[in-house]
Amino acid sequence: MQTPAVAARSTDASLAIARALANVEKRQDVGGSWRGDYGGPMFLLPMFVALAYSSKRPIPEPRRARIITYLYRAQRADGSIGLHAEATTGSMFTTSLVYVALRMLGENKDDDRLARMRTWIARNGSPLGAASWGKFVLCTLGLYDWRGIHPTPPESWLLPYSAPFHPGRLWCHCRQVYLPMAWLYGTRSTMREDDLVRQLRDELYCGQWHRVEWSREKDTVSEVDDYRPLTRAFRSVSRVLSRYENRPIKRLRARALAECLRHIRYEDRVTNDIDIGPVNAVLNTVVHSFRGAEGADDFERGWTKLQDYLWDDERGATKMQGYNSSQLWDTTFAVQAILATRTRAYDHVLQRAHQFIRDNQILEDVPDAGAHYRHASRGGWPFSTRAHGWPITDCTAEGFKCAIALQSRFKAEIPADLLRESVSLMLSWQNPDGGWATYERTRAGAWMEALNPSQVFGDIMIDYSHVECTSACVQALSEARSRFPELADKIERAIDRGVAFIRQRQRADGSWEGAWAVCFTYGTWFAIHGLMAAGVTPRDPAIDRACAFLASKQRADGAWSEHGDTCKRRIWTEGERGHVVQTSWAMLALMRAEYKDSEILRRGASFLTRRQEADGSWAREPLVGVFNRTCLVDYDNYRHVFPMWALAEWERSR
Ligand code: LAN
Repeated sequence: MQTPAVAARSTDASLAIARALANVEKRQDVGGSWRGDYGGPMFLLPMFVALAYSSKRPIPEPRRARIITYLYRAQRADGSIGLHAEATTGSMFTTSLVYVALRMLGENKDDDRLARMRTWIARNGSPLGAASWGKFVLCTLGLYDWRGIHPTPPESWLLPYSAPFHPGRLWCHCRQVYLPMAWLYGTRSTMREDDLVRQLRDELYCGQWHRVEWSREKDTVSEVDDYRPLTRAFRSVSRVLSRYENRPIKRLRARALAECLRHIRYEDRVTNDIDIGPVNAVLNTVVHSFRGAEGADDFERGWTKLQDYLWDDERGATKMQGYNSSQLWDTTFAVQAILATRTRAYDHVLQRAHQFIRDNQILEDVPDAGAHYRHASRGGWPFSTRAHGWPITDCTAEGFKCAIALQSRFKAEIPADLLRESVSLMLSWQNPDGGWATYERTRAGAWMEALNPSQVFGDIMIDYSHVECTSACVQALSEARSRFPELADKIERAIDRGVAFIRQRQRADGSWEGAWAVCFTYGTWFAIHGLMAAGVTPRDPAIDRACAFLASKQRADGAWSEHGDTCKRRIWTEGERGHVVQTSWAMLALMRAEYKDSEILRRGASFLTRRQEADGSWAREPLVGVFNRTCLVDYDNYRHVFPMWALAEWERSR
């Protein structure tokens, strides 16, 4: 029999779940999805502003004012801007770009906040020390010289695919960023000099602009921007390419530029001008603006679609998001959280979500996929919407899991052959190492990382297998096993290899490192779910060690909390306050593993209920998404969904 005290706590949880459900319902949009703030990175918005300025598209009020609000709000106490909104150090890359953006938006150089930014820039060097993407954007504005950056030759696009270094082998995000960069570099596109540019040269370089010996500045980088220092191999390649750049072969260059442009226009076309991410969305549009009359239509469409990346937040500011949205992804977690509550009172919410998931499955492969280095797409799910068009391994897996769970609840709406297509697609994505990467199979060796030119991002060169993507696919395939007997053998083998990959990635301390959120709680949650879905038992030593790891990280207040710097440092770094989302991941992982110490779980649940607001929501917390080790990004819906999910599982498990 329950003691009265325990019963009271159970009521607390029920109440919290009921409130959370009402809150989640309120946040669903008419289309059936959840759409949340996806801001965080600080280099995106100034790139957008630079494009607006160089292409002479003034940003209308009140947007201009809201962007200014956002950029100033991100300023750190020392005057700088970080790589992302919550960075613990300033970045020359973003501080230089944000400074330029604010001036281009009409801000006065004598403004105290701009003066402080200038002081920080001068104290930490100058834009000569900005990471390479910063220098690149400055080049297009006439605020840095093309001779001072490492060559990005468009000719690489003419290589045969069999060449060990071919752009088609790069991680698609990296490939799609260096594609417009190659065109801009090959043409040395630079905006016509004007008064503001002349003033900015003075302000940024403290009057030294005309003294700079550009070709000597290629390797210059401020310490704050040097997360992944350029390697010797990179410098050697760059030296050879620089020699070629002294006298490029004209006809070859022309052909290479045409080839780049063809790929740029293809990417615009197959993504409905959304483009795979915010960086190539801006850079492709920059390319079209420099093409003049010939690129006018492409520019117009790109410029229009770019507005979708802007997000007006509830605090009067406008930011640029890390993707056109996180709708599909957020919706799959909302669905799983609602299902965990076991209520039928929210079926109308689930039904709308089901329709959204159905309507955003990708139905077609892109035309002539192979010639454009694209994998198959049919049957996949994207991170945002079908219009975006790039399917992703784990988005497909989570979309598939929801489709299966909801098909049985409502009348089957996604035809079986389309579900089978998504299973085949997942199977086709598996890597030889047994894992799954993000959008494609891994296409080159990890040695490519030695040629990472970005300095501020880690692990961008190839599409690596990840524990999260692997776990999601293993979970989905475990659901598919009994439903598609004709694929059962293949599925079985794929699951086994996936399990082996996950096991092999477990760290000595029992944890798994996450790549796409902060960090060990996230990775361990995914890993445990993947293993358990595949049939690993709770008594398996791997599960045991994982649980012991998580249990050891619980705080006195019942919460878990990892600082964002964990990803950069790659060791557990305790956060300042208990974190609701990380607490939920840890609890979900422990419960999935049938962890026996109920007191740990009770304390976690009690933390979650204590932290809930009266309207059923949870307040904003430190950013929890991350990419490429260094840059945090907001998954704002997580705080409404995961605590509800964890509480629902907790109530059920008792
Ligand atoms: C994303 C967003 C979605 C995310 C998940 C599906 C959540 C993840 O499980 C796999 C990786 C993926 C697809 C992912 C990869 C990196 C992205 C695309 C981003 C974090 C959104 C923005 C980021 C992109 C690289 C930003 C542009 C910067 C570059 C270094 C090119």
